[in-house]
Amino acid sequence: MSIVTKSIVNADAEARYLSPGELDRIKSFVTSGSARLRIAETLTGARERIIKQAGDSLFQKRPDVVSPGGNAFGEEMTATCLRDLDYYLRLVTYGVVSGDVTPIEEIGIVGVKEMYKSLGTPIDAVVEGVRAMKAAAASLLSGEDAAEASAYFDYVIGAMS
Ligand SMILES: CCC1=C(C)/C(=C/C2=NC(=C\c3[nH]c(/C=C4\NC(=O)[C@H](C)[C@H]4CC)c(C)c3CCC(=O)O)/C(CCC(=O)O)=C2C)NC1=O
Repeated sequence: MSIVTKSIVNADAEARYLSPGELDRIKSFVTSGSARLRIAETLTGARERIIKQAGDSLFQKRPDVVSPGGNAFGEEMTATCLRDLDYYLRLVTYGVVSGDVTPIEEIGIVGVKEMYKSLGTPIDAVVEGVRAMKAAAASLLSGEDAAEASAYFDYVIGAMS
């Protein structure tokens, strides 16, 4: 839910007008809108490159995950691993567009530790992959846009750590 929808739901629950604080937060959401859309467009357009770079970097740092016995060993498992990185990049774009981590949390964070544990996937290596996506994304964005995007990657990293 965007800040606009959320504020309206909260205000209407109390049958009141939006408060000055709510209007202020909506204003900054609207003002930052074109920057957030620009970031989402860049990340969406470069998704293959970002995933490829992040995968290369992850498998270089953590060769164990793609070695025999590793969770991402073999063509099919490696592809599934890269697909998971792609999932998280997609969720980051949802966060950037909505200016809110809630979609990331609801779709990709709730229950994630238990899920990876049951799959035998080392979550610290997933975190390493998300870090590598953050770096690859930042290299494609201006300083300010990179900082905005980084906040959402950092949310994922923090929630998995
Ligand atoms: C959009 C929300 C969403 C997420 C996040 C998601 C994750 C997800 N990753 C899975 C598997 C997997 N995930 C990985 C990922 C990795 N293994 C490693 O060693 C690396 C560190 C890492 C890549 C960075 C692998 C290898 C599997 C397959 C494991 C197996 O089948 O044994 C599975 C099990 C089912 C399947 O194979 O598709 C799920 C549900 N699914 C979703 O719908």
